[in-house]
Amino acid sequence: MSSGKDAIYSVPQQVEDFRFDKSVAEVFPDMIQRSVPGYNTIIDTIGQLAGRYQQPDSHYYDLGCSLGAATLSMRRFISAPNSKIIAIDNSEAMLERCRSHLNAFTFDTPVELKLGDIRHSEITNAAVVVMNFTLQFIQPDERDAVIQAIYNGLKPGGILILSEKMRHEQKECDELVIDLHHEFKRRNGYSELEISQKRTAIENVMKINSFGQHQARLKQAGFNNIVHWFQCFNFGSIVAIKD
Ligand code: GEK
Repeated sequence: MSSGKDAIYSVPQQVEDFRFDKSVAEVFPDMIQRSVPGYNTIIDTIGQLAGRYQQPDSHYYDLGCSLGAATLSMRRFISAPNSKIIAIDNSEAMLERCRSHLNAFTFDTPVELKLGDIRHSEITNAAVVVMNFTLQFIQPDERDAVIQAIYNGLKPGGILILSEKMRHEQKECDELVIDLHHEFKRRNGYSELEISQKRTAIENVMKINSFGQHQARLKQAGFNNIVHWFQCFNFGSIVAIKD
């Protein structure tokens, strides 16, 4: 679709499980802007946090980088010597577009783009690790190992920025935040059909946790300092700091 507008679920269809393929990569900026409340604030704050927690001779990871929005934001704020950003995604279509986005700007900090699965990616020497709406696509029973590998790969004083769609633990409150999110999508031009077909497509591939579950997992991995710094409806972001 040349306009870049997300119309993937605008016509009735036999809905298949959601995949990050070429048609999604083509409209991704529009899709994420119209679907995730606070996305711009989160992206901008990721850059600020990377600037604040940068350390010399370190790696900065963007896990599930899509088109590289978090990478670009970090790159604006990192000035420490011998820094490298490593951006990983397992969708070839996403990575291809990410490469051309990154090439459109020039900065000192090098970026290594990797086609790979974050479940098997080595995290080393990290000052900052970003998982911006990516852990939710990993099977729930594999999430502990991913978070543990991140904790182990962070340097002392390093941070994980974890943004996720979150379930509220109380049923009535969960219904409220889901409803407010649907209203947000409607106000951004999505029809009832688009909202409901997208919901069906995502159902099997995205199993969401509550903030309490994320907090417990982070603590179990070793993080003692956990800040729930952003929440809008059912979308939240956490900073976990390694001692
Ligand atoms: C942003 N962070 O704009 N290994 C690698 N990549 C994966 C895996 C995996 N196992 N599973 C999913 N992905 C971005 C937005 S989108 C979020 C992230 C969303 C990738 C997948 O290909 C996609 O590009 C990304 O994670 C999730 O700040 O669309 O809701």
